Amino acid sequence: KLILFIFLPLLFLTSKGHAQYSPVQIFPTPQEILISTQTFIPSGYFLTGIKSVDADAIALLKEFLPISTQKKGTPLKIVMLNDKKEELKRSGAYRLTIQPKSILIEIVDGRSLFYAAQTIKQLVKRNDGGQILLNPCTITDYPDINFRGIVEGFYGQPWSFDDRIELLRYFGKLKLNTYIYGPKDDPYHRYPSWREPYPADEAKQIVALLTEASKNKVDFVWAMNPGRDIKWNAADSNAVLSKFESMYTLGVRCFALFFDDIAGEGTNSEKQAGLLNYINAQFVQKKGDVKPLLLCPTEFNRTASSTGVNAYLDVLGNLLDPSVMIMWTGDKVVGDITKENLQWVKSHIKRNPFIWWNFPVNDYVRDHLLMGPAYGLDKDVDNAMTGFVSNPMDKSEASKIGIFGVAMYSWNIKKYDPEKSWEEACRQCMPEAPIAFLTFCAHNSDPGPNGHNFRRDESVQIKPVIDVFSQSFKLGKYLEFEASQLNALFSQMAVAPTMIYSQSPNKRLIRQINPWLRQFELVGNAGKETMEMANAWINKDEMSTWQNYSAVTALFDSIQEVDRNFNKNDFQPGVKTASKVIMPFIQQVYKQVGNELLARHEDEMQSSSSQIYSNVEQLKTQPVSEREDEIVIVPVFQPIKIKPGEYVGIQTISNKKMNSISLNLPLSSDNWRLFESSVDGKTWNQLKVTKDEDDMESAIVSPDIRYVRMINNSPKEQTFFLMDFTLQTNKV
Ligand code: 14T
Repeated sequence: KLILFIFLPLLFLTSKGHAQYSPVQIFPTPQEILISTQTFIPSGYFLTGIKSVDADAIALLKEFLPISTQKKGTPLKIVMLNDKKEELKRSGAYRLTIQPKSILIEIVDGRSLFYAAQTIKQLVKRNDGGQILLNPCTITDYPDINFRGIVEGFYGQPWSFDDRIELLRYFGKLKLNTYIYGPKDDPYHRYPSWREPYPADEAKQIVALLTEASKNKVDFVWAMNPGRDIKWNAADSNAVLSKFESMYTLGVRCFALFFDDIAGEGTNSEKQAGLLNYINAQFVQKKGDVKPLLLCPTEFNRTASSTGVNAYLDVLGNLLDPSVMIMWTGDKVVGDITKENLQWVKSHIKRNPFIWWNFPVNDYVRDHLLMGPAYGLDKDVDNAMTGFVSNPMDKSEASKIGIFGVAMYSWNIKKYDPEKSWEEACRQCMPEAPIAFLTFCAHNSDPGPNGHNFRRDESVQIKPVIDVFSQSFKLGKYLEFEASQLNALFSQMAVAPTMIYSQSPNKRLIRQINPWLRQFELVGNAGKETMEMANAWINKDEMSTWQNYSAVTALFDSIQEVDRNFNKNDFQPGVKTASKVIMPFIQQVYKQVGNELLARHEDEMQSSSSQIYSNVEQLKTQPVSEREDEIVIVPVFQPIKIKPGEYVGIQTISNKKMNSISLNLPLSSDNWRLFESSVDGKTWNQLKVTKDEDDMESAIVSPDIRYVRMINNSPKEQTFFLMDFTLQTNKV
């Protein structure tokens, strides 16, 4: 087969150019990429160049490239990368040159080859016939930050073994190379059992994690947090040493010491530095194959830092061996990472900090999920961080969204775009239902009010629509265009969970966020009903308004029930979703319509509050119906007995003007009864009743009276039919 390939006059695209179109997208964004829009179909490859290379990387390449053991076909050559640039000496740096007749991979280490393979995996496309297609390209790539990944450092249920295995694989794809193990609630990491080695079964799992980490070119860093009860004596120095020794035996080669969240003796920086230097000399240096130590200081953010001569951080900066890396969360425990802050801490610790970013951790707001974009990271920072790790949520799969952003940022800071990365993360994490998942994440990002004062944007796209709509709705206007957008969103929210349940094979994720998915559907439905209610209200369709109002009420009840019954924990129990923009909007419209409905009915109740006025036992509960221009006692189709002094009539508090009464009371004779009217129900005036030719009686009343009655003025019980007793009013 002859593949004709015209190489030179093709359109080339470079990441440095203005045109950002690229025939393939690679995540994280490579530093330099020159790629042709033309593709070619590669034939078989054979490996050449360096003999013993990383086996995991080769296995990965073989997953998507035809590589044979015979020297036949096209060469795939692996050589050492020789470049003077400091960046191209970093672990994981590589240069990849793909041409129709060869592939050249230049590497620094095994990680480089593995990363080059991850890049090629994303470059490979297939045509309709299933054949592999490649675009000729040259990619020169390296990480901006040396150590990138996560620190499992939150309070609460630590990740499970399976959670960790899955995340280590995710790391490999994203070119993340650091997994720091330090869950606060592992007793062997912290108080009370940091001195003791792991029990056999847990040790076995750590060994398995080490294997998976190594397959994905991830450094598994085991951290210990001994500060709560450490004694600054030889016995405890040796306790640290021998615990590290036991971890080394399991295969751990990277170690950290944490001194956060402690009080008392353990916080002494001179002693901490002494211990770290001791471990460095007695363990790291002696072993030879152990990586530099990592320290999380007690004062790990600027707000918590003491000042003055020999302040905590300055002591560390002065005493700690320069090889020891120091962690730092920024100006606050949870917050942005800024250039200024990095410079500040460097001036004290005398080295670049290793950033511990407390995002998307939610151990301080456990009723919320933090699944929005990872932003607040300064892009104007060159070579200012040794490492960048994120502290995730206890929900490993849900944390993948935030971790994706961290991977994009820490590999290529200048090219980092929080929103685009976030969208891509949603697509990659749930390719089967990307829109549904994006919708879910867009409204699950803000942690709500919290002690760290850390807030996130939420519902960003719909927020301006909501602002416009609710402003005019407050004035009694229903904006159709905005309403249609809101309706579309609420429908999308209501179906998103079903889409996710039915389409996504990621059961682990669904299990982790299940209560929030349920809640999300309820909120979507509450939104839909609220919009219908608002519409009915504006159209003066009171019946529908009431119906929608009670539907929203019922949905609020369900939302409260989910909030009460799921995610039970001692700190922030409950399930909050769409809590920053959408829920407040729904609640506000609900309240407004509710209040106005009630107010209108109070009015009506006033104008309709006419009732029977009678001391006849049989009539006391007889209803009265009020129409536009009359108030009528509902007829009684039985003879009514009325004792001497008893009466029957109408009492009203209507503000209408009265006109006359008309009566049809068969069986009555004129001589036993009187007709009376009154303004206050105390003083009564007799009415002059006249009869027409059909025996219908009537009387004119004065406009301000509020009572009319017929009273038995005789000494005997009488009987009559109450066929018609009407008080005419004037139309308003
Ligand atoms: F060491 C640190 F850099 C750090 O952030 N430590 C903890 C961390 O384990 C936790 O996940 C994070 C978020 O809640 O905050 C740190 O712990 C704190 C911080 C506080 F301000 C615990 C209590 C606090 F009052």
